[in-house]
Amino acid sequence: MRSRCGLSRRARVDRKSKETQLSARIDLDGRGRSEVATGLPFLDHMLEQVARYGGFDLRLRGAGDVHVDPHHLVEDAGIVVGQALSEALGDREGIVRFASAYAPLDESLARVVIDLGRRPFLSYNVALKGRIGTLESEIVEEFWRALSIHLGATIHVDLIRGRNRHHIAEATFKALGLALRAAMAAGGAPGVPSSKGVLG
Ligand SMILES: [Mn+2]
Repeated sequence: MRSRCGLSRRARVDRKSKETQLSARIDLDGRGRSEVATGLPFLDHMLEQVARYGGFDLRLRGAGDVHVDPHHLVEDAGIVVGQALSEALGDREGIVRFASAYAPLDESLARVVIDLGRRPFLSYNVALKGRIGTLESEIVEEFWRALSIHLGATIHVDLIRGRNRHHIAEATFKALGLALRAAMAAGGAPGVPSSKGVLG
């Protein structure tokens, strides 16, 4: 179920499958507050960074068959967060649309370039191998892929340098938050931000 609440930039998405149950609430005009509990603490930690630096309120609760593999939950979290952001953005009129952001975390430096023009595409250039907390780091890419599809965004993620896996992942999610904040902001030309007059 998806719903956009009036003209406010808020949305709610509830998603239930045989593998996961997730419920997301987003307020784009919030203050970066988050309450994230998916059963995967490292994923929660990453999504809290996105909300904080993205400047929007995020509530995401749920659970999944992580005893099988965290893969389903990570991917489905990308789906619901992407859908909720997309719903909250409405017709995307007046938004900046394109943005890029760099974020360092100690020795790690990541860059995210985003286009909110309803063209789903992910270019993920982050060499992450091994475990971060309880999560196999190669699964992290599935979040980004699902997000790009369900948000309707082209996203290029590049790790410029980094060694520590936790730092590398966190730098990419911080950069995502910063890029989203800039791209979702009001301040684009009036109307739908496309020379075609329609997005997609
Ligand atoms: Mn951390």
